[in-house]
Amino acid sequence: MEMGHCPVSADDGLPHSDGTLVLLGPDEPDFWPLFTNSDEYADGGADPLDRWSRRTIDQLATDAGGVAYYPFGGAPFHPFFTWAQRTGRFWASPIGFLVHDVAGLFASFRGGIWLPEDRVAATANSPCEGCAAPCKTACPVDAFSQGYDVAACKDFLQSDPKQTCLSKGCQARRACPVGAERRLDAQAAFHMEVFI
Ligand code: B12
Ligand code: SF4
Ligand code: SF4
Repeated sequence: MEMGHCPVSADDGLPHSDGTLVLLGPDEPDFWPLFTNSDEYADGGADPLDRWSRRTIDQLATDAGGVAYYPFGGAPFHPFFTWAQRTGRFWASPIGFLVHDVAGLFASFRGGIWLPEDRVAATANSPCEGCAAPCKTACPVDAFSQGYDVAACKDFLQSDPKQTCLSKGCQARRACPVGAERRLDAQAAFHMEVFI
């Protein structure tokens, strides 16, 4: 689904000087059964979700007369975090991760499509304004006390295969009231398995 759109900027590292970037993310919970019924999920090959995303979003871009870009595929990465904030529908949360007006901290992207036309970005207010920020204290190893301590997070994840960070997703992301219950446990577990 469209998560937001923003104008292209000269320092985006793209071969376009104008036009609009439309950022696409999973429409949850419908997304997960759609993906798990795909050829990419069934074929046992590497990176099934990235391959599914390329096939699906390349087609959408071709149909729309645009160009597809992806958040994965190795460095140098396209600056999706920066683009997301420019849409006016994502903000840097108190734990550093992006928070979205609909998906909350489970904000994520499968790709983006550049379109030649100009569109005006949204101007919503961050859901963090006035929130008690349960995301800040939900991590059992306090991985967000200074930036994001990836090593502390991974050490914890690898210490116990039965914990809920692995079976349901990051507890800090799950603490956000925005978009709660949209992401299925099976989808969250798939991403955490890839992450560790
Ligand atoms: C490298 C990377 C990581 C690294 C390093 C993260 C870090 N410490 O910054 C690692 C491997 C640790 C990582 C982990 C995860 N990541 Co990551 N990651 C990326 C990736 C591929 C590249 C980032 C980058 O270098 N961009 C290039 C720079 C030049 O451009 P930029 O992104 O606009 O730069 C801005 C950000 O870096 C930001 N920034 C600065 N400090 C920090 C700190 C944090 C914590 C974050 C999120 C951002 C951030 O400031 C810069 C200027 O605005 C992006 C995808 C992408 N293409 O952007 C995903 C991305 C940021 N990750 C994402 C996700 C989902 C995750 C995971 C949750 C994976 C998962 N399990 O699903 C985990 C976290 C585990 C957990 N606790 O749940 C999402 C965003 C999620 C969100 N709500 O913010 C992205 C956008 C990928 C996607 N397909 O949607 N990730
Ligand atoms: S829990 Fe509250 S402060 Fe944290 S990201 Fe969600 S809305 Fe923002
Ligand atoms: S996955 Fe678990 S350990 Fe890692 S940051 Fe999230 S809550 Fe903390």
